[in-house]
Amino acid sequence: MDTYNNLIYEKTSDIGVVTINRPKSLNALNSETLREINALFTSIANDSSVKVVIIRGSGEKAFVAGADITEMQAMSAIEARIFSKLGQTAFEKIEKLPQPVIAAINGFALGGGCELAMACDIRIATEKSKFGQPEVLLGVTPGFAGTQRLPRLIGKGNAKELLFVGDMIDAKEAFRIGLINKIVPVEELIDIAMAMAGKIATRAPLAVQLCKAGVNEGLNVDLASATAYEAEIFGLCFSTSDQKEGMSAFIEKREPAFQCK
Ligand code: CO8
Repeated sequence: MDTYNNLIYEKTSDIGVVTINRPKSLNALNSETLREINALFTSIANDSSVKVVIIRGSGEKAFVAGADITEMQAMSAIEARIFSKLGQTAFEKIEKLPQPVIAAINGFALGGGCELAMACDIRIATEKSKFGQPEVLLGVTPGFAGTQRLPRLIGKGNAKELLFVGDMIDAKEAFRIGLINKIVPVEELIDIAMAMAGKIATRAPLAVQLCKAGVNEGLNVDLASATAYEAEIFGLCFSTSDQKEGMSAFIEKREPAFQCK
């Protein structure tokens, strides 16, 4: 298995758990970490034994407290643009990963950390988590697609408020505006994320992946094109043995045994 300086990757049966591991800087994302995310998610995409991925931060304080300000401070405009593209590419790998990705958030999810969470499919957060896009306090805009994913997730008005004011919000407010799916107690975060991942992993994997593609692709096009795409992926399901197994199991009143085929 590949080794990473800033990530820990563990596989528990069919669930992959990725830990962003720079706790001394609250898991801030430097270029090396972004390159490692890109490489790791490229390899997970090709590992059909992984059905669901969980991303979390190491330590007690943060999911990810943003892009690494120490590294960004002295960047030229060209270097900043390259850094922005690097983060956007890494996060796009997560968003477009065939398998679903759950962000398990405890503590700060700020700037690039909030952007990382938004690139995931589902966000579960502890009650002590804090979210925000504080870039305007540093004289910059978000650069890892925050200006784009935030309004798509929580609407234009809520997104603009978070982006313009730059304040942190707590988990309750994040839940209210739809930034996160669930609030859970700190000590139960990983168990709840693993339980959700485990349940998804028992579903027909290709159907789950096509659901992800359907939502993601559909939101980028008009409704007629999106529904046409849905008909295509629905039809595609009928070329899989898992569709035959799922429907036979229902009719035979037994649990399905999906094979990701
Ligand atoms: N980058 C680098 N180091 C960081 C970061 C960060 N984003 N966040 C925290 N750290 C470091 C601190 O410097 C500190 O290091 P040290 O111990 O060496 O002094 C260590 O982590 C612990 O942090 P604090 O002592 O500050 O811990 P507190 O509990 O007092 O505060 C906070 C926690 C509130 C999270 C505070 O650390 C903070 O405000 N951090 C910065 C949050 C922020 O502004 N994030 C957004 C960054 S900008 C961004 O993400 C833009 C993304 C797109 C960029 C595209 C660019 C081209």
